Amino acid sequence: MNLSNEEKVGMFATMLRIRKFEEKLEELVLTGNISGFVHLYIGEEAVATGVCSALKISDYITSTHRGHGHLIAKGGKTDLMMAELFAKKTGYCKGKGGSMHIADLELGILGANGIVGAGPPIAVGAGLASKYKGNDNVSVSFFGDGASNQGTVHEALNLASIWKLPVIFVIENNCFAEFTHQADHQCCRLVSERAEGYRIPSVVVDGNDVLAVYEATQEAVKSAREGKGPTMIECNTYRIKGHYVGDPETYRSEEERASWQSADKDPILRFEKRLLDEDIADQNTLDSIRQEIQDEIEKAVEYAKESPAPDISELMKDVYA
Ligand SMILES: Cc1ncc(C[n+]2csc(CCOP(=O)(O)OP(=O)(O)O)c2C)c(N)n1
Repeated sequence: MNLSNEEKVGMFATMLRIRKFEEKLEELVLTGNISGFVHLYIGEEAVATGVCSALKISDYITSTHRGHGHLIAKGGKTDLMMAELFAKKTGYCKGKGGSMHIADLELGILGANGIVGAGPPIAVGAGLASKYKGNDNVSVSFFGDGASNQGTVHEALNLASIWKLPVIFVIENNCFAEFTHQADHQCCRLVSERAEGYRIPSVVVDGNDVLAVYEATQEAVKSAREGKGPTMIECNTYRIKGHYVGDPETYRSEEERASWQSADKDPILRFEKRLLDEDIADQNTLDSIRQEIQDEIEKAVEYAKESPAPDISELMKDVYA
């Protein structure tokens, strides 16, 4: 692996930034400061971080309804995201998009998306554009086990394969689609078994191991940039929080959830231990990163709270392109 110690510590910081952003967000929703549906990514941080650490700024990603982690890992600004969640004028979509529509084209973020299974065709379109223009950008589409049952995903897989497009399909197998366990909503055990039907090479990784995700992505990116076409990466992970903030979670046991928060499973605790054990960083350094990120998130909330709401005269502006 070609990562420096500094880059590994940077990956730790990114996972922590996602976690702290979302912990604060959960609090803001539960206290009535933010309204609307919010889907948290807590527990899955190693997937977005490992993948995006292997990408360039000009590479594209498509996200999902559970998108904050993808956006932060690709470089999205926490203050602009928070302002968007508060429906403020200074937010990424001028306060009119909310959690599930945040995009930043300058960072290659083609958007979060409330339509399950809508990201893969967009990534395929971006992949086709890169191939047509002759640049070496790759497109990554993050999607869940549930989304993998959608027809749109199968059409996207077929086209990416037949046209050998530079697309990487990243499955976040977090064990659930809404309130249904993976074993109860699809006939395959691994989502990636489906890649074979489209002659797309696939790999299954521990999605809570950020370096394993990074390594698999690096291989897939290399192959895509060399014109060898798409790869599917299935990341096995677990959604620690409910499907949305407020989910009564009657479909799983407290013991099951707690087991994924243990020091040997939680992606951040695991990586922190590894950084310390391998002398990549000391506890003081990691603690000060934790404090810096906490401060950054507090500032993002202040920025959002102090920002103005969009003017009523702008109601119909920027909502259709
Ligand atoms: C086309 C469409 N169908 C149904 C829904 C309702 N819905 C929202 S999230 C979700 C489950 C998605 O599961 P998965 O793809 O595994 O992602 P996860 O929520 O586990 O991250 C469903 C069915 C939707 N938003 N869009």
